[in-house]
Amino acid sequence: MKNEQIGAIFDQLADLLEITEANPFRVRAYRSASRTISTTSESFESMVKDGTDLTQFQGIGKDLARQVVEIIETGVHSQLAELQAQVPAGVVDMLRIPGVGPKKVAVFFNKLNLTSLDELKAAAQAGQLAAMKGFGKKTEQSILDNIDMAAEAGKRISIAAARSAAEAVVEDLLKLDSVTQAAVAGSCRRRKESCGDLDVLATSSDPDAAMDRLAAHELVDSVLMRGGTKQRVRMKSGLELDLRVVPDESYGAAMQYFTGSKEHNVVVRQMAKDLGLKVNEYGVFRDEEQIAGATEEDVYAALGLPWIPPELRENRLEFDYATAGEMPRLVEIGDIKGDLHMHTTASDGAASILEMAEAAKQRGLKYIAITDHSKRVSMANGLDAARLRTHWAEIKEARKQISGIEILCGIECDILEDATMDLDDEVLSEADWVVAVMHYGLQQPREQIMKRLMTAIKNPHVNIIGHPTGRMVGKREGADIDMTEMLKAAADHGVMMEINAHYKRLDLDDVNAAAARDLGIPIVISTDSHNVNGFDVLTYGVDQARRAGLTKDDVANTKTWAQFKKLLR
Ligand code: DGT
Ligand code: CA
Ligand code: CA
Repeated sequence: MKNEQIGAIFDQLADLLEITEANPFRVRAYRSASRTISTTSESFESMVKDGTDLTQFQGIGKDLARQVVEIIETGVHSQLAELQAQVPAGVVDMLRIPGVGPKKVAVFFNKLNLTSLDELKAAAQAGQLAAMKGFGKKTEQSILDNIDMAAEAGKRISIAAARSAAEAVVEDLLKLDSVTQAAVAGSCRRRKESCGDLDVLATSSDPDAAMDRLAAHELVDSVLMRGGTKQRVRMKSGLELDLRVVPDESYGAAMQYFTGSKEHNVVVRQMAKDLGLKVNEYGVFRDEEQIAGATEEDVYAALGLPWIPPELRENRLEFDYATAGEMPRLVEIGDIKGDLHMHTTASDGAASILEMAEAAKQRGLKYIAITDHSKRVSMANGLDAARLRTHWAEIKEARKQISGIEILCGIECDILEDATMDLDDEVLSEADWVVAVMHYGLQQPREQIMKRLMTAIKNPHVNIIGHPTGRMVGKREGADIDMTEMLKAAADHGVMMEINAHYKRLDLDDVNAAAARDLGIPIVISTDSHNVNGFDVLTYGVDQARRAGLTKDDVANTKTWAQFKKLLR
């Protein structure tokens, strides 16, 4: 456990004590201990292991020393847990509002009985805050101005939002002459489906210039912390970003370290140790001598490893691949030749068949399936058999007006709550491509969900299960699926699995996509486009496929049209 983590626990304790209006001396004691611990360079964890007397440190008496030992030995603090049970999490969230500290929160919680950001917002709108002693109209307005951002802060954001913010910052830093290299690290570089915060690295002869530039960036709201070479800022979106400026000779080591994941790095450090080396964010060292660090390739090479693509750095299979000399060549966006899930004005899309085909063609795609909704999705103007047949006739007309791209007559057919298909076999049998999906009743018990999936998988006209779990990243859990059973059945019946590339879905996710691949199930990465710009999300689907370790061969829509056609039932 790092000193900062121990310090953070004491800080949390102090916050909660203050909110519950405990003795101010106790509050101060915890704050002071937190400061001492976070700013001490020796590791408290090591000192506890060595039996060092902690009371030598300023502000740490016998009782606090005992608590430090408790935290290190158990990973938790018993009194903190008790306080957390007393104070709702929504109250603690209020601390994220700029200008609002524990004293104000104490008033909101104890005097006004407010227990969430929503309740606080309503109270501010009703003018209740300005009426309290020690508060004024100005404070109330400032809370109203900042509360939405506070509600966003602390949440993980989608990889799409993360990438666009981080890449904008990197691009801006690179405009400085003094900045020689800059790049995104952390979970965003690993293309995790959501990111807790952003991590950016730069090399520069002038760290202050880089930090000034970041502070002035249009996306940045405020500077939370600034040191000689590192800075933490809060962006206007509420998201926080860490910038670290490192010397050129450490850039690769810093990239390796701050790309993570933590789990991956634990293994890296152990491998280094086994070789008698030490690896940290500054480089790879044999005794005092730096033997690598300028590039990531060198860092991995010094440990006898090939460079590992960031998407794989989760301590799943990457070290097996590396030691076997079998690092997969991961699928790339340029490998994708078809898109098998998209909508038109026939249901809830914004573009015509021809407009979608034209846009797909411009992006280099060679085949697409138009898959509008079936009738159950009445909100989206879903098609019944008669309208679907008319729509398919239009697709066949469109084929004559565009060359160089195949257009499949498809359908996104709902698997109904009662485990029947929304359209009957007769019309499904006329389709070139059937995507079976669940939109409703995702809360049903596992047994019924599995019955529905089995209906679709066993239907001879179904080609693929679309967004199989129905989850929404960070917002909604998917249906209760027995994944192994579903994938086994799909493998047995020759049904493919979709990676829905929309950053809100990414379904199947990386782990389940790998499981599907292990069973030999062809995976299709589709955009589910609802307009001509919808194809932009392809990159996010490809990223999750890469995280699953998928190669070009594992992804069916990397095949040429001639090859793909043979996969159709
Ligand atoms: P996130 O922000 O929750 O989406 O995930 P990450 O992976 O970006 O995590 P973050 O921002 O806390 O740290 C970025 C990277 O820095 C992380 O992947 C590995 C490295 N790192 C941070 N803290 C530690 C640590 O305590 N130990 C080790 N070994 N590495 C760390
Ligand atoms: Ca991060
Ligand atoms: Ca970070």
